[in-house]
Amino acid sequence: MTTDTAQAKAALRTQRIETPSWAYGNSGTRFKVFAQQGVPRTPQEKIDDAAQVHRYTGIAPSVALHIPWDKVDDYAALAEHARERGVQVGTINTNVFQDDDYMLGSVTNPDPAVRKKALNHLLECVDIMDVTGSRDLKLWFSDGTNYPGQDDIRARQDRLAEALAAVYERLGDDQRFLLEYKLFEPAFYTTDLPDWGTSYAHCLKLGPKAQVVVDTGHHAPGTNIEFIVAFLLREGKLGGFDFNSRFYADDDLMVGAADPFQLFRIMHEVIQGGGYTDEIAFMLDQCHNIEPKIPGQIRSVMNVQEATAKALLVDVEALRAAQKAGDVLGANAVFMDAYNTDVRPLLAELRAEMGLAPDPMAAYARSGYFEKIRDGRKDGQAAGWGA
Ligand code: AOS
Ligand code: ZN
Ligand code: ZN
Repeated sequence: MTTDTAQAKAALRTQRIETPSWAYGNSGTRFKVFAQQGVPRTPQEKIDDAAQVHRYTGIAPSVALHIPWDKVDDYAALAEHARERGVQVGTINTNVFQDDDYMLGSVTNPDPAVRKKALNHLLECVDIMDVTGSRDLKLWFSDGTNYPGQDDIRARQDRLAEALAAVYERLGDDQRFLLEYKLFEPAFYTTDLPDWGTSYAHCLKLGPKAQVVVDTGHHAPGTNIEFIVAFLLREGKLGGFDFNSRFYADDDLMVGAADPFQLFRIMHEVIQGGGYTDEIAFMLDQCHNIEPKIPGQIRSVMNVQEATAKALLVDVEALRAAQKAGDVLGANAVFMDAYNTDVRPLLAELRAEMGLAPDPMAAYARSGYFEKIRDGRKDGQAAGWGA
């Protein structure tokens, strides 16, 4: 391996991963939401927990909010609370999927009054961004249909385009929206934004402040996600990631748990495609249904960091030479060599250089924070759904 580890470390120091406020709340499936001890009761407490993840990893300095799950009267004060804890409010996530009015859709609903209500929520979220100083608005729509003939597929696209244009128009110069796609669920026949192509087409029409966000759990099984990443980066249309891992559907498990090799392949494309910058929002979108929340987030951040370290260690010169020579096995060997490198010692070294404990999981466990929240917080909040 000829790649300089000092160079890799320098790049790793600049890494930024955003954790989601809802990862700290109680969660589960539609069968059961499990209550855990010490779970936050307020958005402020979620931010406190996110600050712990940053404290021990050093690379998770922002937390994404979900409105109205994190609704407060004073967002400036909430942003200040975050700053006092050493983190920032990051992406604002919209929620137009939890109201009875949205049964047949939000911005694509056949009823104009419901569409208006949904759009108003999206615009209010931009108002919140103005106050928190957030750059990104994340748009995920549960909109779709369950039965053939239920609604007009093309008319729904028109309604979606209209709403997106209105949100785009409202964005400030330094703001963007990230448009998320998902193959299915909760709609089971058509989804109005089922894949990256649909999201890309809408974003392309609008302009540079509209970008596609790739949630790694939102594809058909077997989809080559790194290809999508490479393509979107090449087109300047990748805005960010919702990282998580899945075995079956949108499982929202810890990123890198189901398929660390896929995560490495994605990070390789990110780095080679020039996406390892602040322009790409690296976010987690996960739920810790059965594992403790803060350690679950720490582990996830570390998993992304490990995959990134391995991707940074790919001997690109040797890889390109093998590719040019048509040396299939040689190129694959260079790639696998990086993936098979144990980067844990390098990351422990990096953490020591950053003034952090070499093992974030152990450092958090030793800190006594869990005991403090376990005893101090009763009746923690559900993350937001299924409660
Ligand atoms: C839903 O499946 C999406 O992943 C969204 O990002 C959603 O807003 C988030 O997961 C919280 O439910
Ligand atoms: Zn997501
Ligand atoms: Zn999802």
